[in-house]
Amino acid sequence: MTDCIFCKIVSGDIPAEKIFENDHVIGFRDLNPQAPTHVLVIPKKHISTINDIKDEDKALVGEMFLAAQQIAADVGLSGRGYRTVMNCNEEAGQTVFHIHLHLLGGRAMTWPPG
Ligand code: DGP
Repeated sequence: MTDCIFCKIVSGDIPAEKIFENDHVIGFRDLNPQAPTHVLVIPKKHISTINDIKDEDKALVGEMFLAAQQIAADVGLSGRGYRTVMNCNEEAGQTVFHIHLHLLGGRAMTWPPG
């Protein structure tokens, strides 16, 4: 998608502080962090929202969580704990329409979320 910010991060046209990459997903630090660690894990393939995930994307979505697990281990959050969040559409607060898993940690989280 030529007009998608996260596709431009995948292609390298927009810089990002990348901390994880494999053939299918990347992880990079959020521009507007909401916790000491705030990383976004995205598929290289453009998928706009959770509603657009297809049966053929099952393994890809699993890879997003495995990447989050690896990043959490790398930054020392596995034992302390961390939160993963994926917002879908406007009422959930989705602002970038290329699916992304927020990985948040490094502080105590509250529940329910706002
Ligand atoms: P969401 O509200 O769930 O769609 O989250 C989008 C997140 O993406 C938000 O926390 C800010 C982040 N973000 C938006 N544009 C950029 C960017 O160009 N670079 C980086 N690193 N993060 C971005």
